[in-house]
Amino acid sequence: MSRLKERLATEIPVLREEARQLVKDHGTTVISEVTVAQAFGGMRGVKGFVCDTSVVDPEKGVIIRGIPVHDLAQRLPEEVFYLMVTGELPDPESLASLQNDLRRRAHVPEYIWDVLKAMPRDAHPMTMFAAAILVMERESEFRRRYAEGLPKDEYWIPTLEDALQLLAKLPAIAAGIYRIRFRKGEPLLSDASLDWGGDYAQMLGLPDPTGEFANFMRLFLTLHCDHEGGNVSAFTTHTVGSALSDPYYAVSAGMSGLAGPLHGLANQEVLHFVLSIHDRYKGAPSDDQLRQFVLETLHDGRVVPGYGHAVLRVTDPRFTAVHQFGARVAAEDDVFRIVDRLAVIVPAILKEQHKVKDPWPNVDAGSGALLYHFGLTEFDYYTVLFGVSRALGMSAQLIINRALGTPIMRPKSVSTNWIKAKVGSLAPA
Ligand code: HAX
Repeated sequence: MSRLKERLATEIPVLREEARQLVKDHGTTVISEVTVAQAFGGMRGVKGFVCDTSVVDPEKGVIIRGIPVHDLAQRLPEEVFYLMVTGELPDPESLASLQNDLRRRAHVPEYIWDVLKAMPRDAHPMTMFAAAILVMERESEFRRRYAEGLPKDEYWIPTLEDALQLLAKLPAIAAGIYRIRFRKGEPLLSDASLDWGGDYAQMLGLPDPTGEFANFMRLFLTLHCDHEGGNVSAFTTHTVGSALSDPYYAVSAGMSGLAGPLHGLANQEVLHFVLSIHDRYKGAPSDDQLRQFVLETLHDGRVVPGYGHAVLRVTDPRFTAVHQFGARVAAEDDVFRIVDRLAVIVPAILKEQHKVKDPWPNVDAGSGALLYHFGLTEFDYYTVLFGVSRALGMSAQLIINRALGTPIMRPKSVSTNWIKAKVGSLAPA
């Protein structure tokens, strides 16, 4: 038995008892109310379910199992996966055990390549990514064991198995999608001597003489791995998984949500913005020119991409980590210099707009510029990188939910007429 599985086998009975006791002692305590504005407004701020892998604090950003993500910036993504699932960072032996487990499972079945190569030449990389995960569903241990009559107490075991299979193969699949879709050549083989993020970087096949691209990939994969439970991709994964659809179904569905322009596509939007500045001024402009460009953007009724957040009210610590990395490896790069100056100029302008609740840079303000710096210039691919990282959080949440026996999701919707009757503007039917 792997160390991660051993650890979970000890931990899960404690978690179950804790949840059972909380519901028994405080089951009727009210933790949230819902207003009409929230019912029409995407349920913003409604506290209605539990997610323990991470929380997003308005002042501190994402906190993973009690540790602010900035303090995890030097950690490998697989270490953070272990942290999300168990609540503790792995010791060296547990990390080695997890890495060996992932390597053992890294081989991608041949039919995945057949499917990906048969897809239309203009298929979006996220369509290819979600499709590859879904096609692999035939491998599901959860579905097989469930059909055999798996007891509820053991649901987490094949869920863990499916999650590890999936996570082990995602770097090769995602890198293969890059190579197939952008005609870079055949998918490259996994290198068993590398860590999860380093191997992904290697399989993309971009030149990396200094090793800094691999370092950036590790950082990117760690920083984007989880953002509590209510964002579109996490919530979708949670909901689909709650029907006991296996992790292949649930993660593929989550990826379809991540593909939306309001969710996972923002770093690509930022890069468009930064490159349009670069193109107009033929390089890095002066601060006055930047100010002018930002004011024009606002005047045209557009948002400044990479700034603002629905929850955060400070500079996103994930931006700080990316920015520090960029200042070290790309300080002379004009595209990065624009990002660097924007981080000073934009908040001052947005503050004057008063209505903007958070004028500070978010995680997406810098990451696209660094990917571009390293030669990953195909914008359409950026959300796949995000997806590989987010699969860590989605999988961790699924494992915990199956361990706790989280029931099928079924919030109550109401009709507009019901609301009108409730507020007194319509007599009940
Ligand atoms: N530029 C200009 N105006 C902005 C703005 C920005 N960067 N951020 C917010 N505003 C405006 C809003 O459009 C809104 O205007 P209206 O009242 O006229 O509609 C007003 O300020 C109040 O918005 P808010 O309450 O501060 O922000 P929201 O919670 O509604 O939205 C967003 C948060 C992130 C969507 C928003 O700040 C935005 O559009 N930012 C730019 C796009 C972006 O960077 N998205 C990535 C976010 C990070 C992420 O989650 N990635 O996955």
